Amino acid sequence: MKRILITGSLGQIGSELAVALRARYGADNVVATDIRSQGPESVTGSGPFEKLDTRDGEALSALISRYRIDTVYHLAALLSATAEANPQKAWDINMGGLWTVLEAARAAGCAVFVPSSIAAFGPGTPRDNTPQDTIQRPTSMYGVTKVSGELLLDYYHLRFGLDTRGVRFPGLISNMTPPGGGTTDYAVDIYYEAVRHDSYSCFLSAGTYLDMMYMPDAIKAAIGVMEADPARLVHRNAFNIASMSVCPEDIAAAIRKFQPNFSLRYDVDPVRQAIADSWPHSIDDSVARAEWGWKPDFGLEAMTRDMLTALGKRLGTKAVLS
Ligand code: NAD
Ligand code: AKB
Repeated sequence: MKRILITGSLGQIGSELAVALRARYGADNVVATDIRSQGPESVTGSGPFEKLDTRDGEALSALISRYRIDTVYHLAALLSATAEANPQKAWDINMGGLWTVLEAARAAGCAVFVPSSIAAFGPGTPRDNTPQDTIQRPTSMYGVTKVSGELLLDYYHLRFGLDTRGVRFPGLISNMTPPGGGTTDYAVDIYYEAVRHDSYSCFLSAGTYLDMMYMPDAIKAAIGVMEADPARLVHRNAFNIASMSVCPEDIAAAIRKFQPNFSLRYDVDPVRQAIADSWPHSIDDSVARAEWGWKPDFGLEAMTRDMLTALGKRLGTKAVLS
């Protein structure tokens, strides 16, 4: 049985990953941690929870030893828009935290999952059907930390034999915990505002195509890559994974199938637009499919139905589902 520690577990991914890992491996075998202690009760109250700043190596090693951890899911990071607003802090948290995690894992012999992102690509990367192995010269600080992280994971595997794995997540869409300062956050906000007000003002422009994914598929990928047979893995980390490439109008059209009066306007934020314009339109995930059997379950329509139903129930507004 695995003994898992999650960093940044109160964020958008962690709050659902912690619940999924506890259901799979047993609540007491999954230690959720975060720099803050206020968060969803489903994480803080359903198994061990510890306050941890990932840059504190001694505290991390002590937890790894106390709970006999063999696998770390390292999620703590600043996302693209927040990182661009404070690049020095982003480097400190994203790289300082990752370094600490890798060193603690090396000392204890833990396997490590670290998510990269479509942000690891840049304007020089082929934008359509972006290959697994290609040019990576990102222009955002977030992207710089993601490429550096991918390289460090490879290095720790080659140099120290550490079992380091990861995927490049697209923009993630979920109905539980709001996203934390990303460029793709519009694709979550649009559903909340559709349910609340039947309208949305989008901070990315019409025609901005980016890869997105529904959270259940992202959780499936995070668990799937860590359970993959190592003998089949040619790539160790940063697998491209994909399920849909969409622009704001595509999501609006999908919402209108259920709420015909939904209206979409634009109020473009130049900083986030510039970041989005430097990322691929769509990525090729054939390597993940071949090496560990990756396959998403949700497309745009199924995700939209699920999002509107869940948010309608929770926010007390009934989305009109036909
Ligand atoms: P999030 O911002 O929602 O959550 C991050 C969590 O980390 C927060 O709960 C925060 O309190 C915590 N944290 C911040 N600094 C910390 C520190 N020094 N020590 C400990 N905890 C700290 O982020 P998320 O969306 O859950 O993303 C998790 C990981 O997945 C990140 O590496 C992110 O780059 C990556 N990712 C996310 C997406 C997405 O769309 N959500 C897409 C691609 C990659
Ligand atoms: C962001 O927009 O910063 C994240 C990501 C794609 O990494 N959602």
